Amino acid sequence: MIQLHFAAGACSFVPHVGLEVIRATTGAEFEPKFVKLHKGEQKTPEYLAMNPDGQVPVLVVDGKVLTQIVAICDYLDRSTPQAGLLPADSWERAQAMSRLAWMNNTVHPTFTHIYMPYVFSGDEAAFDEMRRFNTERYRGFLGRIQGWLDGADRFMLGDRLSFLDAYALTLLRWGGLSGIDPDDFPAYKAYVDRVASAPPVAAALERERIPVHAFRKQAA
Ligand SMILES: N[C@@H](CCC(=O)N[C@@H](CS)C(=O)NCC(=O)O)C(=O)O
Repeated sequence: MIQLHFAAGACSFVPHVGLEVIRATTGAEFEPKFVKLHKGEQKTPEYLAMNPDGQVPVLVVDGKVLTQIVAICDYLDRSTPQAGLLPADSWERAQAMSRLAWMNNTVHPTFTHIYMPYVFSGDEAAFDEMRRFNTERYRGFLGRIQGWLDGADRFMLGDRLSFLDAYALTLLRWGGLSGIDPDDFPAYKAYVDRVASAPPVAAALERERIPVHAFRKQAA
């Protein structure tokens, strides 16, 4: 049995969508384990024993723990290749992994500097500048993702939903939370709306009870 520890609107959305695609493809069920980050449920001794970073996602496969999105995506794709969550061709798969890794190790931590600056500095006076600087950096990254969509079909890699689509949706959503209007990225926004209407994505959004877009203007 597979369990996914996830939180609403967090990066765990990526494997969450993956598990919904696998369920739609093979009928394999998974057990969703909801972690309330705002209540600090990821910092309890029991949770830290599973993931010392105190973060979601955590995948548990027959009692064995796997952390880190890139590794979880690799595992889910290799264990159920027929779900098509990553390309089968070696080169195309490596290119997709390259994008996935960049989203995870560059774009995602930039958002963390905006949303949780206290993770990176003990100097509260620095937080506003960290937020301002990293919001502009993040905006540039969203532009780069929009560039990938030039000539894209229904989804980023063509007709099949992949992990990249779930991450791209999450990153545009987080932009909205940072005060970046998704309307500044019309092609990206239209693509995210297409992704959101795919049944496995809609199911994950519904379980997490989150809207696709979360734009809120920041106080000047
Ligand atoms: N590199 C990690 C990043 C995980 C991560 O940043 N998780 C965030 C949510 S998006 C989290 O659990 N934050 C809660 C916290 O740090 O307290 C991965 O790929 O799994």
